[in-house]
Amino acid sequence: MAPFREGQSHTHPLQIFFVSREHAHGQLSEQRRIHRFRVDIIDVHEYFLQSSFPSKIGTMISNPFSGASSMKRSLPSSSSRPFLPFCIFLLTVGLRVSGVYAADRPNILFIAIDDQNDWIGPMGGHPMAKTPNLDKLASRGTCFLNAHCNAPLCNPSRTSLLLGLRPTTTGIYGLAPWFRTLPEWKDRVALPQHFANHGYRTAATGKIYHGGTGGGGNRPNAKKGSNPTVLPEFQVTAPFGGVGTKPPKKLIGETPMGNNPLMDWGVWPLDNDDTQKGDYQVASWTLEQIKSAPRDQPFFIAAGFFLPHVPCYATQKWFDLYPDDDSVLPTVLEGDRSDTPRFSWYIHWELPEPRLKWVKENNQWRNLVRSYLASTSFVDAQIGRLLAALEESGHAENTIVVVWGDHGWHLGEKEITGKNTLWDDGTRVPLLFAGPGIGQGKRCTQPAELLDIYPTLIDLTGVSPRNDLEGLSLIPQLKDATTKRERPAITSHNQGNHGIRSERWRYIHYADGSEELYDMVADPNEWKNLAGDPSMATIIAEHKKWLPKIDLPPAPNSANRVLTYDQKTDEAVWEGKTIRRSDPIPQ
Ligand SMILES: [Ca+2]
Ligand SMILES: [Ca+2]
Repeated sequence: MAPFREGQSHTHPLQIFFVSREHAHGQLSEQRRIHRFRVDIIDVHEYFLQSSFPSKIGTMISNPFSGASSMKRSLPSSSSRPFLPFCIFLLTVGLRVSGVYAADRPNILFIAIDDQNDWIGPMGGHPMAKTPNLDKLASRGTCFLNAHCNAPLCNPSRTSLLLGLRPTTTGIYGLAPWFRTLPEWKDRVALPQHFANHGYRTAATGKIYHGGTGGGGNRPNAKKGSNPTVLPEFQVTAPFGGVGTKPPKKLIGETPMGNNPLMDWGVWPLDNDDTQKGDYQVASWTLEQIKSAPRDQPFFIAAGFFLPHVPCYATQKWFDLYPDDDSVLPTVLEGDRSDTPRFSWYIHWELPEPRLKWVKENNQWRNLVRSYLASTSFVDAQIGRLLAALEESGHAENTIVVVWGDHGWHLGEKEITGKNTLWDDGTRVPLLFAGPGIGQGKRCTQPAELLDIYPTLIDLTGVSPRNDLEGLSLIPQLKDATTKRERPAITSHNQGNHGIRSERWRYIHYADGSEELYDMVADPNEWKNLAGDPSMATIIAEHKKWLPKIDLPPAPNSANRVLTYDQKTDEAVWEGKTIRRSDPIPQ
Protein backbone atom coordinates (compact mmCIF):
# COMPACT_ATOMS: atom_id res chain seq x y z
CA MET A 1 0.00 0.00 0.00
CA ALA A 2 1.38 3.38 -0.96
CA PRO A 3 2.00 5.95 1.76
CA PHE A 4 -0.79 8.46 1.99
CA ARG A 5 -0.75 12.16 2.59
CA GLU A 6 -3.64 14.35 3.52
CA GLY A 7 -5.21 16.08 0.56
CA GLN A 8 -4.57 13.38 -2.03
CA SER A 9 -7.92 11.71 -2.14
CA HIS A 10 -10.57 14.20 -1.16
CA THR A 11 -13.59 13.86 -3.29
CA HIS A 12 -14.88 17.41 -3.12
CA PRO A 13 -12.91 19.87 -5.22
CA LEU A 14 -13.50 22.84 -2.91
CA GLN A 15 -12.17 20.81 -0.05
CA ILE A 16 -8.97 20.11 -1.94
CA PHE A 17 -8.59 23.81 -2.43
CA PHE A 18 -9.07 24.64 1.23
CA VAL A 19 -6.74 21.94 2.49
CA SER A 20 -4.10 23.13 0.08
CA ARG A 21 -4.51 26.61 1.49
CA GLU A 22 -3.82 25.20 4.91
CA HIS A 23 -0.66 23.55 3.65
CA ALA A 24 0.40 26.82 2.07
CA HIS A 25 0.73 28.20 5.60
CA GLY A 26 2.84 25.34 6.83
CA GLN A 27 5.41 27.72 8.25
CA LEU A 28 2.89 29.18 10.68
CA SER A 29 2.21 27.82 14.13
CA GLU A 30 -0.66 25.37 14.43
CA GLN A 31 -3.05 27.83 16.09
CA ARG A 32 -2.17 30.61 13.68
CA ARG A 33 -2.61 28.21 10.78
CA ILE A 34 -6.11 27.36 11.87
CA HIS A 35 -6.91 31.02 12.41
CA ARG A 36 -5.42 32.02 9.07
CA PHE A 37 -7.24 29.15 7.38
CA ARG A 38 -10.55 30.41 8.73
CA VAL A 39 -9.86 33.98 7.67
CA ASP A 40 -9.07 32.77 4.16
CA ILE A 41 -12.35 30.91 3.97
CA ILE A 42 -14.31 33.90 5.26
CA ASP A 43 -12.52 36.12 2.76
CA VAL A 44 -13.51 33.85 -0.08
CA HIS A 45 -17.05 33.47 1.20
CA GLU A 46 -17.45 37.23 1.54
CA TYR A 47 -15.99 37.76 -1.87
CA PHE A 48 -18.67 35.58 -3.39
CA LEU A 49 -21.43 37.25 -1.41
CA GLN A 50 -20.23 40.73 -2.28
CA SER A 51 -19.43 40.23 -5.91
CA SER A 52 -20.59 37.60 -8.31
CA PHE A 53 -20.31 34.04 -9.45
CA PRO A 54 -17.02 33.60 -11.22
CA SER A 55 -17.44 32.26 -14.71
CA LYS A 56 -14.01 30.74 -14.27
CA ILE A 57 -14.88 28.73 -11.17
CA GLY A 58 -14.06 25.53 -13.05
CA THR A 59 -10.54 26.76 -13.60
CA MET A 60 -10.26 27.76 -9.98
CA ILE A 61 -11.35 24.36 -8.69
CA SER A 62 -9.16 22.42 -11.04
CA ASN A 63 -6.19 24.42 -9.87
CA PRO A 64 -6.27 23.79 -6.14
CA PHE A 65 -2.75 25.01 -5.52
CA SER A 66 -3.49 28.58 -6.49
CA GLY A 67 -3.89 30.75 -3.40
CA ALA A 68 -6.99 32.71 -2.45
CA SER A 69 -5.42 36.05 -3.29
CA SER A 70 -4.35 35.00 -6.76
CA MET A 71 -7.82 33.55 -7.26
CA LYS A 72 -9.34 36.91 -6.39
CA ARG A 73 -7.20 38.53 -9.03
CA SER A 74 -8.31 36.01 -11.60
CA LEU A 75 -12.00 36.43 -10.90
CA PRO A 76 -14.04 38.52 -13.29
CA SER A 77 -15.59 41.69 -11.92
CA SER A 78 -18.70 41.55 -14.06
CA SER A 79 -21.90 40.71 -12.31
CA SER A 80 -23.68 37.36 -12.79
CA ARG A 81 -26.35 37.43 -10.09
CA PRO A 82 -28.41 34.37 -11.21
CA PHE A 83 -25.54 32.12 -10.23
CA LEU A 84 -25.29 33.42 -6.67
CA PRO A 85 -27.59 30.87 -4.97
CA PHE A 86 -25.74 27.99 -6.63
CA CYS A 87 -22.46 29.52 -5.60
CA ILE A 88 -23.55 29.75 -1.97
CA PHE A 89 -24.79 26.16 -2.09
CA LEU A 90 -21.48 24.97 -3.50
CA LEU A 91 -19.57 26.89 -0.87
CA THR A 92 -21.75 25.53 1.89
CA VAL A 93 -21.04 21.98 0.76
CA GLY A 94 -17.37 22.79 0.50
CA LEU A 95 -17.28 24.43 3.91
CA ARG A 96 -19.07 21.52 5.53
CA VAL A 97 -16.69 18.88 4.23
CA SER A 98 -13.62 21.01 4.79
CA GLY A 99 -14.15 21.53 8.50
CA VAL A 100 -15.07 25.20 8.58
CA TYR A 101 -18.25 24.23 10.36
CA ALA A 102 -16.10 22.06 12.61
CA ALA A 103 -17.55 23.80 15.67
CA ASP A 104 -20.76 21.84 15.00
CA ARG A 105 -18.98 18.52 15.10
CA PRO A 106 -18.99 16.37 18.24
CA ASN A 107 -15.93 16.37 20.46
CA ILE A 108 -13.94 13.22 21.03
CA LEU A 109 -12.64 12.00 24.38
CA PHE A 110 -10.22 9.20 23.54
CA ILE A 111 -9.28 7.07 26.55
CA ALA A 112 -6.61 4.37 26.39
CA ILE A 113 -5.95 1.88 29.19
CA ASP A 114 -2.64 0.07 29.03
CA ASP A 115 -2.62 -3.74 29.30
CA GLN A 116 -6.28 -3.80 30.37
CA ASN A 117 -7.82 -7.17 29.61
CA ASP A 118 -11.53 -8.02 29.84
CA TRP A 119 -11.55 -7.77 33.65
CA ILE A 120 -13.96 -4.83 33.68
CA GLY A 121 -17.59 -4.86 34.76
CA PRO A 122 -19.25 -4.54 31.34
CA MET A 123 -17.19 -7.39 29.83
CA GLY A 124 -17.53 -9.82 32.71
CA GLY A 125 -14.00 -11.20 32.33
CA HIS A 126 -13.64 -11.38 36.11
CA PRO A 127 -16.78 -11.73 38.23
CA MET A 128 -15.40 -9.54 41.04
CA ALA A 129 -13.98 -6.67 38.98
CA LYS A 130 -15.31 -3.35 40.28
CA THR A 131 -15.48 -0.63 37.65
CA PRO A 132 -18.58 1.48 38.44
CA ASN A 133 -17.60 4.28 36.07
CA LEU A 134 -17.09 2.01 33.07
CA ASP A 135 -20.38 0.31 34.01
CA LYS A 136 -22.10 3.68 33.89
CA LEU A 137 -20.46 4.60 30.59
CA ALA A 138 -21.55 1.25 29.12
CA SER A 139 -25.12 1.92 30.26
CA ARG A 140 -25.22 5.04 28.12
CA GLY A 141 -23.27 3.59 25.18
CA THR A 142 -22.33 0.43 23.30
CA CYS A 143 -19.84 -2.09 24.64
CA PHE A 144 -18.14 -4.49 22.23
CA LEU A 145 -17.84 -7.82 24.03
CA ASN A 146 -15.86 -9.45 21.24
CA ALA A 147 -13.31 -6.71 20.49
CA HIS A 148 -9.69 -7.65 19.85
CA CYS A 149 -6.36 -5.94 19.40
CA ASN A 150 -4.58 -6.32 16.06
CA ALA A 151 -1.31 -7.11 17.82
CA PRO A 152 -0.95 -8.42 21.40
CA LEU A 153 1.76 -5.94 22.42
CA CYS A 154 1.88 -2.15 23.08
CA ASN A 155 3.83 -0.65 20.18
CA PRO A 156 2.40 -2.74 17.32
CA SER A 157 -1.15 -2.53 18.69
CA ARG A 158 -1.10 1.25 19.14
CA THR A 159 0.70 1.83 15.84
CA SER A 160 -1.96 -0.23 14.09
CA LEU A 161 -4.85 1.60 15.74
CA LEU A 162 -3.46 5.09 15.19
CA LEU A 163 -2.35 4.50 11.58
CA GLY A 164 -5.36 2.40 10.63
CA LEU A 165 -3.07 -0.32 9.27
CA ARG A 166 -2.50 -3.94 10.25
CA PRO A 167 0.84 -4.91 11.76
CA THR A 168 1.20 -7.29 8.83
CA THR A 169 1.00 -4.27 6.48
CA THR A 170 3.65 -2.20 8.28
CA GLY A 171 5.88 -5.01 9.59
CA ILE A 172 5.81 -3.36 13.03
CA TYR A 173 5.55 -6.25 15.49
CA GLY A 174 8.00 -5.39 18.27
CA LEU A 175 8.52 -2.59 20.78
CA ALA A 176 10.71 -0.99 18.09
CA PRO A 177 10.80 0.74 15.65
CA TRP A 178 8.78 3.92 16.11
CA PHE A 179 6.87 4.13 12.82
CA ARG A 180 7.97 7.70 12.02
CA THR A 181 11.52 6.41 11.53
CA LEU A 182 10.37 4.32 8.55
CA PRO A 183 10.27 6.15 5.20
CA GLU A 184 6.92 4.55 4.24
CA TRP A 185 5.12 5.89 7.33
CA LYS A 186 7.09 9.02 8.14
CA ASP A 187 4.34 11.25 6.73
CA ARG A 188 1.35 9.01 7.30
CA VAL A 189 -1.57 11.02 8.66
CA ALA A 190 -2.30 9.36 12.00
CA LEU A 191 -5.73 9.44 13.62
CA PRO A 192 -5.28 12.59 15.76
CA GLN A 193 -3.64 14.42 12.84
CA HIS A 194 -6.60 13.61 10.62
CA PHE A 195 -8.84 15.34 13.13
CA ALA A 196 -6.42 18.27 13.49
CA ASN A 197 -6.58 18.64 9.71
CA HIS A 198 -10.35 18.93 9.98
CA GLY A 199 -10.46 21.73 12.50
CA TYR A 200 -10.17 19.81 15.76
CA ARG A 201 -8.02 20.98 18.63
CA THR A 202 -5.99 17.92 19.59
CA ALA A 203 -4.53 17.47 23.06
CA ALA A 204 -3.05 14.47 24.82
CA THR A 205 -1.31 13.23 27.89
CA GLY A 206 -0.10 9.85 29.12
CA LYS A 207 0.43 6.75 27.03
CA ILE A 208 -1.28 7.07 23.66
CA TYR A 209 1.51 5.90 21.43
CA HIS A 210 3.96 3.37 22.83
CA GLY A 211 6.26 6.23 23.80
CA GLY A 212 3.56 8.53 25.14
CA THR A 213 2.02 11.48 23.30
CA GLY A 214 4.85 11.99 20.84
CA GLY A 215 5.70 8.44 19.98
CA GLY A 216 8.55 6.06 20.59
CA GLY A 217 11.26 8.38 19.36
CA ASN A 218 10.21 11.32 21.57
CA ARG A 219 10.03 13.20 18.32
CA PRO A 220 10.41 16.91 18.99
CA ASN A 221 7.27 18.93 18.65
CA ALA A 222 7.11 20.00 15.01
CA LYS A 223 6.71 23.62 16.01
CA LYS A 224 10.19 23.54 17.53
CA GLY A 225 11.64 20.89 15.22
CA SER A 226 13.78 21.23 12.17
CA ASN A 227 10.93 20.51 9.77
CA PRO A 228 8.02 22.83 10.58
CA THR A 229 5.83 21.35 7.82
CA VAL A 230 5.53 18.05 9.74
CA LEU A 231 2.54 17.99 12.05
CA PRO A 232 3.07 17.06 15.68
CA GLU A 233 1.17 13.96 16.76
CA PHE A 234 -0.95 16.26 18.97
CA GLN A 235 -1.12 20.05 19.10
CA VAL A 236 -1.09 20.26 22.89
CA THR A 237 0.62 17.74 25.15
CA ALA A 238 1.58 17.34 28.78
CA PRO A 239 4.39 15.16 30.08
CA PHE A 240 2.31 13.31 32.66
CA GLY A 241 1.69 9.62 33.00
CA GLY A 242 3.54 6.42 33.64
CA VAL A 243 4.10 4.84 37.03
CA GLY A 244 4.45 7.96 39.15
CA THR A 245 5.66 7.36 42.69
CA LYS A 246 7.74 4.19 43.10
CA PRO A 247 8.93 2.28 46.16
CA PRO A 248 12.68 2.48 46.87
CA LYS A 249 13.07 -1.16 45.83
CA LYS A 250 10.93 -3.89 44.28
CA LEU A 251 8.16 -5.02 46.61
CA ILE A 252 8.18 -8.66 45.46
CA GLY A 253 11.93 -9.19 45.22
CA GLU A 254 13.85 -10.68 42.32
CA THR A 255 11.91 -12.08 39.35
CA PRO A 256 13.12 -14.62 36.78
CA MET A 257 14.22 -13.95 33.19
CA GLY A 258 16.19 -10.82 33.94
CA ASN A 259 14.66 -9.35 37.13
CA ASN A 260 13.00 -6.59 35.08
CA PRO A 261 12.26 -3.55 37.30
CA LEU A 262 8.70 -3.37 35.89
CA MET A 263 7.89 -6.85 37.20
CA ASP A 264 6.53 -5.74 40.54
CA TRP A 265 3.20 -5.21 42.29
CA GLY A 266 1.60 -4.49 45.63
CA VAL A 267 0.43 -1.64 47.87
CA TRP A 268 2.18 1.66 47.06
CA PRO A 269 2.29 4.42 48.20
CA LEU A 270 1.59 3.46 51.80
CA ASP A 271 -0.16 6.71 52.82
CA ASN A 272 -3.26 6.02 50.69
CA ASP A 273 -2.61 9.22 48.70
CA ASP A 274 -3.23 8.73 44.97
CA THR A 275 -2.19 12.19 43.82
CA GLN A 276 1.45 11.25 43.13
CA LYS A 277 0.43 8.47 40.76
CA GLY A 278 0.97 9.13 37.05
CA ASP A 279 -2.58 8.19 36.11
CA TYR A 280 -4.06 10.56 38.69
CA GLN A 281 -2.07 13.38 37.09
CA VAL A 282 -3.14 12.28 33.61
CA ALA A 283 -6.77 12.58 34.70
CA SER A 284 -6.19 15.96 36.42
CA TRP A 285 -4.61 17.49 33.31
CA THR A 286 -7.23 15.99 31.02
CA LEU A 287 -10.18 17.25 33.01
CA GLU A 288 -8.70 20.76 32.97
CA GLN A 289 -8.40 20.46 29.19
CA ILE A 290 -12.04 19.44 28.98
CA LYS A 291 -13.19 22.30 31.20
CA SER A 292 -11.10 24.96 29.45
CA ALA A 293 -11.68 23.75 25.88
CA PRO A 294 -12.57 26.58 23.49
CA ARG A 295 -16.31 26.62 22.76
CA ASP A 296 -15.95 27.45 19.07
CA GLN A 297 -13.77 24.51 18.15
CA PRO A 298 -14.34 20.79 18.63
CA PHE A 299 -11.75 18.92 20.67
CA PHE A 300 -10.00 15.60 20.34
CA ILE A 301 -8.61 14.99 23.81
CA ALA A 302 -6.65 11.82 24.48
CA ALA A 303 -5.87 10.42 27.93
CA GLY A 304 -3.58 7.40 28.11
CA PHE A 305 -3.66 5.54 31.41
CA PHE A 306 -0.67 3.39 32.31
CA LEU A 307 -2.17 1.00 34.86
CA PRO A 308 -2.91 -1.90 35.15
CA HIS A 309 0.40 -2.28 33.27
CA VAL A 310 3.14 -3.60 35.58
CA PRO A 311 4.33 -2.49 38.07
CA CYS A 312 0.79 -2.77 39.45
CA TYR A 313 1.08 -0.39 42.39
CA ALA A 314 -2.14 0.84 43.97
CA THR A 315 -3.02 2.29 47.35
CA GLN A 316 -4.66 0.18 50.05
CA LYS A 317 -8.21 1.42 49.46
CA TRP A 318 -8.28 -0.20 46.01
CA PHE A 319 -7.01 -3.51 47.38
CA ASP A 320 -9.77 -3.38 49.99
CA LEU A 321 -12.32 -3.83 47.20
CA TYR A 322 -11.12 -7.41 46.74
CA PRO A 323 -11.01 -10.33 49.20
CA ASP A 324 -7.55 -11.37 50.34
CA ASP A 325 -8.14 -15.03 49.56
CA ASP A 326 -7.92 -17.40 46.61
CA SER A 327 -11.47 -16.65 45.45
CA VAL A 328 -9.94 -13.86 43.33
CA LEU A 329 -7.86 -16.27 41.24
CA PRO A 330 -8.91 -17.00 37.67
CA THR A 331 -9.83 -20.59 36.85
CA VAL A 332 -6.98 -22.35 35.12
CA LEU A 333 -6.72 -25.90 33.83
CA GLU A 334 -3.77 -27.96 34.99
CA GLY A 335 -1.76 -29.04 31.94
CA ASP A 336 -3.70 -26.74 29.60
CA ARG A 337 -0.70 -26.43 27.26
CA SER A 338 -0.52 -30.18 26.62
CA ASP A 339 -2.72 -29.76 23.52
CA THR A 340 -1.27 -26.48 22.25
CA PRO A 341 1.49 -26.64 19.62
CA ARG A 342 5.07 -26.19 20.77
CA PHE A 343 5.19 -23.15 18.46
CA SER A 344 2.63 -21.44 20.70
CA TRP A 345 5.53 -21.01 23.18
CA TYR A 346 7.78 -19.50 20.50
CA ILE A 347 5.70 -16.29 20.23
CA HIS A 348 6.43 -15.56 23.93
CA TRP A 349 9.58 -17.64 24.31
CA GLU A 350 11.33 -15.50 26.89
CA LEU A 351 9.51 -12.66 28.62
CA PRO A 352 10.21 -10.49 31.64
CA GLU A 353 6.74 -11.51 32.87
CA PRO A 354 6.99 -14.57 35.15
CA ARG A 355 5.27 -17.86 34.30
CA LEU A 356 2.42 -19.24 36.42
CA LYS A 357 4.81 -21.79 37.91
CA TRP A 358 6.99 -19.02 39.36
CA VAL A 359 4.15 -16.88 40.77
CA LYS A 360 2.64 -19.96 42.41
CA GLU A 361 5.91 -21.20 43.89
CA ASN A 362 6.75 -17.73 45.19
CA ASN A 363 3.33 -17.11 46.68
CA GLN A 364 2.73 -14.20 44.29
CA TRP A 365 -0.28 -15.33 42.27
CA ARG A 366 -2.98 -13.92 44.56
CA ASN A 367 -0.91 -10.77 45.16
CA LEU A 368 -0.55 -10.21 41.40
CA VAL A 369 -4.25 -10.81 40.71
CA ARG A 370 -5.34 -8.46 43.51
CA SER A 371 -2.82 -5.83 42.42
CA TYR A 372 -4.10 -6.00 38.85
CA LEU A 373 -7.74 -5.72 39.96
CA ALA A 374 -6.92 -2.89 42.38
CA SER A 375 -5.12 -1.03 39.57
CA THR A 376 -8.10 -1.53 37.25
CA SER A 377 -10.48 -0.06 39.84
CA PHE A 378 -8.14 2.88 40.42
CA VAL A 379 -8.03 3.66 36.69
CA ASP A 380 -11.81 3.31 36.52
CA ALA A 381 -12.03 6.03 39.18
CA GLN A 382 -9.78 8.30 37.09
CA ILE A 383 -12.06 7.71 34.08
CA GLY A 384 -14.93 8.67 36.38
CA ARG A 385 -13.23 12.02 37.04
CA LEU A 386 -13.10 12.67 33.28
CA LEU A 387 -16.74 11.73 32.75
CA ALA A 388 -17.72 14.04 35.63
CA ALA A 389 -15.74 16.86 33.98
CA LEU A 390 -17.68 16.29 30.75
CA GLU A 391 -20.95 16.64 32.66
CA GLU A 392 -19.84 19.68 34.67
CA SER A 393 -18.56 21.50 31.59
CA GLY A 394 -21.72 20.86 29.60
CA HIS A 395 -19.82 18.84 26.98
CA ALA A 396 -21.34 15.43 27.78
CA GLU A 397 -24.15 15.65 25.24
CA ASN A 398 -21.87 16.55 22.36
CA THR A 399 -18.85 14.37 23.07
CA ILE A 400 -18.08 10.92 21.75
CA VAL A 401 -16.27 8.93 24.40
CA VAL A 402 -14.26 5.94 23.25
CA VAL A 403 -12.46 3.72 25.74
CA TRP A 404 -10.05 1.04 24.55
CA GLY A 405 -7.33 -1.24 25.91
CA ASP A 406 -4.28 -2.00 23.76
CA HIS A 407 -4.28 -5.80 24.32
CA GLY A 408 -5.16 -8.42 26.90
CA TRP A 409 -3.12 -9.81 29.76
CA HIS A 410 -2.80 -13.32 31.16
CA LEU A 411 -2.86 -13.80 34.92
CA GLY A 412 -2.06 -17.50 35.02
CA GLU A 413 -4.27 -18.74 32.18
CA LYS A 414 -2.34 -20.96 29.76
CA GLU A 415 0.45 -21.18 32.37
CA ILE A 416 1.77 -17.65 31.88
CA THR A 417 1.38 -14.05 32.95
CA GLY A 418 1.63 -11.18 30.49
CA LYS A 419 0.85 -10.60 26.82
CA ASN A 420 2.22 -11.83 23.48
CA THR A 421 -0.41 -14.51 22.84
CA LEU A 422 -3.15 -15.16 20.28
CA TRP A 423 -5.79 -16.45 22.72
CA ASP A 424 -8.69 -14.37 24.00
CA ASP A 425 -6.76 -13.67 27.22
CA GLY A 426 -4.11 -11.94 25.11
CA THR A 427 -6.30 -10.28 22.48
CA ARG A 428 -9.70 -9.43 23.98
CA VAL A 429 -9.88 -5.77 24.93
CA PRO A 430 -12.31 -3.19 26.27
CA LEU A 431 -13.94 -1.19 23.47
CA LEU A 432 -16.76 1.13 24.47
CA PHE A 433 -18.35 4.00 22.59
CA ALA A 434 -20.84 6.50 24.02
CA GLY A 435 -22.23 9.79 22.76
CA PRO A 436 -24.27 11.22 19.91
CA GLY A 437 -25.37 8.63 17.32
CA ILE A 438 -24.49 5.63 19.50
CA GLY A 439 -26.92 3.03 20.83
CA GLN A 440 -27.40 3.25 24.60
CA GLY A 441 -26.98 0.33 26.99
CA LYS A 442 -26.12 -2.03 24.11
CA ARG A 443 -23.77 -4.99 24.14
CA CYS A 444 -22.41 -6.18 20.82
CA THR A 445 -21.11 -9.74 20.37
CA GLN A 446 -19.99 -9.19 16.79
CA PRO A 447 -16.23 -9.30 16.30
CA ALA A 448 -14.54 -5.90 16.31
CA GLU A 449 -10.94 -4.74 16.01
CA LEU A 450 -9.06 -1.75 17.42
CA LEU A 451 -8.36 -0.97 13.77
CA ASP A 452 -12.05 -0.09 13.48
CA ILE A 453 -11.75 2.94 15.78
CA TYR A 454 -10.24 5.21 13.10
CA PRO A 455 -12.99 4.78 10.46
CA THR A 456 -15.68 4.71 13.16
CA LEU A 457 -14.66 8.09 14.59
CA ILE A 458 -14.56 9.52 11.07
CA ASP A 459 -18.12 8.34 10.47
CA LEU A 460 -19.37 9.52 13.87
CA THR A 461 -18.04 13.04 13.35
CA GLY A 462 -18.55 13.39 9.60
CA VAL A 463 -14.98 14.46 8.82
CA SER A 464 -13.87 13.40 5.37
CA PRO A 465 -13.41 9.66 4.93
CA ARG A 466 -10.21 7.95 3.83
CA ASN A 467 -9.78 5.10 1.43
CA ASP A 468 -6.57 3.77 2.93
CA LEU A 469 -7.76 2.44 6.29
CA GLU A 470 -7.82 -1.31 6.90
CA GLY A 471 -10.50 -1.31 9.60
CA LEU A 472 -14.26 -1.31 9.20
CA SER A 473 -16.58 1.37 10.50
CA LEU A 474 -18.62 0.10 13.44
CA ILE A 475 -21.47 2.51 12.73
CA PRO A 476 -23.84 -0.36 11.77
CA GLN A 477 -23.22 -2.01 15.17
CA LEU A 478 -23.43 1.31 17.05
CA LYS A 479 -26.86 1.86 15.52
CA ASP A 480 -28.02 -1.74 16.00
CA ALA A 481 -25.75 -3.98 18.06
CA THR A 482 -27.10 -7.13 16.38
CA THR A 483 -25.91 -6.12 12.89
CA LYS A 484 -23.52 -8.73 11.45
CA ARG A 485 -19.96 -7.62 10.82
CA GLU A 486 -18.63 -8.91 7.54
CA ARG A 487 -15.39 -10.35 8.82
CA PRO A 488 -13.78 -11.78 11.99
CA ALA A 489 -11.25 -9.97 14.19
CA ILE A 490 -7.66 -10.69 13.21
CA THR A 491 -4.68 -10.48 15.57
CA SER A 492 -1.11 -10.98 14.40
CA HIS A 493 2.03 -11.51 16.43
CA ASN A 494 5.04 -11.50 14.08
CA GLN A 495 4.95 -12.74 10.51
CA GLY A 496 2.95 -15.92 10.00
CA ASN A 497 1.23 -16.07 13.41
CA HIS A 498 -2.40 -15.07 13.37
CA GLY A 499 -5.53 -15.47 15.47
CA ILE A 500 -8.88 -15.33 13.68
CA ARG A 501 -11.83 -14.66 16.02
CA SER A 502 -15.36 -14.97 14.70
CA GLU A 503 -18.52 -14.72 16.76
CA ARG A 504 -18.27 -18.37 17.81
CA TRP A 505 -14.76 -19.63 17.04
CA ARG A 506 -11.11 -18.88 17.59
CA TYR A 507 -8.71 -20.22 14.99
CA ILE A 508 -4.93 -19.79 15.39
CA HIS A 509 -2.37 -20.42 12.68
CA TYR A 510 1.34 -20.36 13.55
CA ALA A 511 4.21 -19.72 11.16
CA ASP A 512 5.27 -23.39 11.17
CA GLY A 513 1.77 -24.46 10.06
CA SER A 514 0.56 -25.70 13.46
CA GLU A 515 -2.99 -24.78 14.43
CA GLU A 516 -5.52 -24.39 17.22
CA LEU A 517 -9.29 -24.15 17.13
CA TYR A 518 -11.64 -23.37 20.03
CA ASP A 519 -15.39 -23.34 20.30
CA MET A 520 -15.73 -20.13 22.31
CA VAL A 521 -19.38 -20.80 23.16
CA ALA A 522 -18.89 -24.31 24.55
CA ASP A 523 -15.36 -23.68 25.80
CA PRO A 524 -14.85 -19.94 26.59
CA ASN A 525 -11.59 -20.66 28.45
CA GLU A 526 -10.05 -22.16 25.30
CA TRP A 527 -9.11 -25.37 27.07
CA LYS A 528 -9.85 -27.94 24.35
CA ASN A 529 -7.96 -27.53 21.09
CA LEU A 530 -10.21 -28.96 18.33
CA ALA A 531 -7.82 -28.38 15.43
CA GLY A 532 -7.03 -32.09 15.04
CA ASP A 533 -10.69 -33.10 14.83
CA PRO A 534 -11.52 -34.05 11.18
CA SER A 535 -15.12 -32.87 11.62
CA MET A 536 -13.77 -29.33 12.10
CA ALA A 537 -12.14 -29.13 8.66
CA THR A 538 -14.85 -26.90 7.21
CA ILE A 539 -14.79 -24.51 10.17
CA ILE A 540 -11.01 -24.29 9.90
CA ALA A 541 -11.18 -23.62 6.16
CA GLU A 542 -13.76 -20.85 6.69
CA HIS A 543 -11.46 -19.11 9.17
CA LYS A 544 -8.24 -19.78 7.33
CA LYS A 545 -9.41 -17.72 4.37
CA TRP A 546 -9.13 -14.61 6.59
CA LEU A 547 -5.40 -15.02 7.21
CA PRO A 548 -3.83 -11.69 6.15
CA LYS A 549 -2.98 -11.60 2.43
CA ILE A 550 -0.25 -9.06 3.14
CA ASP A 551 2.06 -10.57 5.78
CA LEU A 552 5.32 -8.65 5.87
CA PRO A 553 8.50 -9.69 7.67
CA PRO A 554 9.61 -7.40 10.52
CA ALA A 555 10.36 -3.82 9.46
CA PRO A 556 14.00 -2.62 9.60
CA ASN A 557 15.28 -2.08 13.16
CA SER A 558 12.57 -4.27 14.66
CA ALA A 559 13.43 -5.34 18.19
CA ASN A 560 11.96 -6.72 21.40
CA ARG A 561 9.42 -9.57 21.14
CA VAL A 562 10.39 -10.18 17.52
CA LEU A 563 10.21 -13.76 16.22
CA THR A 564 11.26 -14.87 12.77
CA TYR A 565 10.81 -18.31 11.28
CA ASP A 566 12.34 -19.98 8.24
CA GLN A 567 10.12 -22.76 6.97
CA LYS A 568 12.90 -24.34 4.85
CA THR A 569 15.25 -24.85 7.77
CA ASP A 570 12.61 -24.95 10.55
CA GLU A 571 14.69 -22.32 12.30
CA ALA A 572 12.92 -19.95 14.70
CA VAL A 573 14.77 -16.92 16.08
CA TRP A 574 13.43 -15.07 19.13
CA GLU A 575 15.04 -11.71 19.90
CA GLY A 576 18.13 -12.75 17.96
CA LYS A 577 18.47 -16.17 19.61
CA THR A 578 17.84 -19.45 17.77
CA ILE A 579 15.23 -21.75 19.30
CA ARG A 580 15.84 -25.43 18.67
CA ARG A 581 13.06 -28.03 18.68
CA SER A 582 14.75 -29.74 21.62
CA ASP A 583 15.23 -26.63 23.79
CA PRO A 584 13.38 -26.74 27.11
CA ILE A 585 10.63 -24.14 27.45
CA PRO A 586 12.02 -21.24 29.53
CA GLN A 587 10.44 -20.89 32.96
CA1 LIG B 1 0.15 -2.41 26.55
CA1 LIG C 1 -5.71 -27.05 26.50
